Amino acid sequence: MKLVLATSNKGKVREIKALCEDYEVIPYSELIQEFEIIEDADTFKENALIKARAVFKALKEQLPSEYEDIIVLADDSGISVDVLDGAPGIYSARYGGKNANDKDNLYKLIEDIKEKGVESSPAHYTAAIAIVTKKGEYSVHGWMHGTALTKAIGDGGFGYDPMFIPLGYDKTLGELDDEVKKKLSHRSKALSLAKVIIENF
Ligand code: ITT
Repeated sequence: MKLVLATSNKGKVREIKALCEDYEVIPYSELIQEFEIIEDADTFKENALIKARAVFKALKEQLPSEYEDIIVLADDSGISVDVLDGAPGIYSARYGGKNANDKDNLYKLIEDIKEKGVESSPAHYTAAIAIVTKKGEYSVHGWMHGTALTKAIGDGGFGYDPMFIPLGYDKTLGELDDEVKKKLSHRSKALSLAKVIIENF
């Protein structure tokens, strides 16, 4: 079964491929020209659906002979920090500004937590996964709870991982082995639910 990922985030592609070894997983940019998708909804779920629908529609138009067997999967995710009332949440990708990269976002979040006068805060990651096929649309969620630090340690994972310690651990996702995140993450939890849907097609 061909699973086409509606994402241009290389960290997500790497993790989803590692979690879906039984499927042929292809980022949509390997099939058609990458295009801008405006994520203007106010929930993870709706933004994931916007991405999956946009890529499904583009594949249907540009690869009409292949789209019938394609499952499009999108991931919309982010980190929510308690001391910041849940920010950045759905704005995680652009927290450091319109053209911010992962490092800009990470250090902006560290500074904002520091400004609250604390060294750490409870936080959680959310992942909404949307699936769009010719048979319909589906969505599932997963969460990972832990602590957001005011420093970045390690270079594993991606995005905010160097400042996040998962519940039950004393090291950041930047330091921990990839296998730990693979077992615990918001993305792996959402994907295990997504697989139940996919396997029942
Ligand atoms: P696509 O929309 O193309 O999938 P994106 O990076 O814009 O890529 P999102 O809109 O879902 O994706 O934004 C997710 C943000 O949250 C982004 O800044 C990530 O770095 C961060 N994020 C999501 N999951 C993460 C994880 O597992 N570890 C670290 N950071 C994560």
